Amino acid sequence: MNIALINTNEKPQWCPGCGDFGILMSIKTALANLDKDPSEVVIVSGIGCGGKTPHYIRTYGYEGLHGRLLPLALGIKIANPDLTVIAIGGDGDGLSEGGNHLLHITRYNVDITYILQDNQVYGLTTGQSSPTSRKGFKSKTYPDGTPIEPVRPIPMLVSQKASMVSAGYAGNIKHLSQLIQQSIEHKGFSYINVYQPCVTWNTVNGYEWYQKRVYITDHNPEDFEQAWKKANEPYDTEWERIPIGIIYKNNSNTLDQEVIRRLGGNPVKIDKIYLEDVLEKLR
Ligand SMILES: Cc1ncc(C[n+]2csc(CCOP(=O)(O)OP(=O)(O)O)c2C)c(N)n1
Ligand code: SF4
Ligand SMILES: [Mg+2]
Repeated sequence: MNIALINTNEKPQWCPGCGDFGILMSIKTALANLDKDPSEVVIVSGIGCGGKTPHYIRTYGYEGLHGRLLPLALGIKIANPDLTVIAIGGDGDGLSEGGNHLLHITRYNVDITYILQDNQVYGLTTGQSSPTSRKGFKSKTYPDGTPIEPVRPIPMLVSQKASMVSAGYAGNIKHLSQLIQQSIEHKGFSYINVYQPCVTWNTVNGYEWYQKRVYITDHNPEDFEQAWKKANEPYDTEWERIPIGIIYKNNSNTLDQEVIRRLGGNPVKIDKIYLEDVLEKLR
């Protein structure tokens, strides 16, 4: 068994039934299938229920500030392009305070994988509306129903021609782990919008709700016209169905490889930093 499968000493603090368990298992499965050594992987998160994920996987981990996981992930990848960098955080984290970073990391096209735990609510802060809450969703922010339209990250990122855009479902671990594996293998910025039931604060969009709507798409994600159509299938209607799988993909050049090309090598040689020397300077 690959060490990436082994848990850390911390027990997940999520509510029983939380979709984050499925996402955690999917990441571990993907890393094990890719035969990654823990020293080759960094998982970067923000703040939120989902932001706790790096605590529970035996790789390098960095829990940053709410909304600021993408600049961290970008810096880590640019400094040490040999690492596999996975960013993970909630819909509030990535689409509210962190929304501007998503726009720009898409443009930079740094070779990282970003998993957004989309539970359509602020979980950790106990049930406020989030940027992906559906219009009419009753929350602590809007007890009479959210009056505004949600952000829709999939059409937004496909319109930006992000390098790889996917959707996954926390209730289908087999499919999600394959998607994470393909996203890590893809050379370029890969985004996965994971529909993640929050069983405590979003009792509308739970497993039963998704089970009726989610289906695996079989369109050609390298054809922009098909991808655009798929990203814009009927939404928030009685007959809504939710595609999961790779929605769009292209193979444009990445910023981290361009930095290497211009510098003639990796910006930071981690193997030249000796911990003993660093500790000695601090004594
Ligand atoms: C800079 C900053 N702003 C706001 C907060 C408060 N805060 C913590 S978690 C959170 C929202 C969590 O929702 P989401 O990102 O969707 O993650 P979830 O808990 O649903 O997984 C907020 C607003 C914070 N900790 N730091
Ligand atoms: S509040 Fe929701 S997102 Fe947070 S751990 Fe509980 S079920 Fe999961
Ligand atoms: Mg959330």
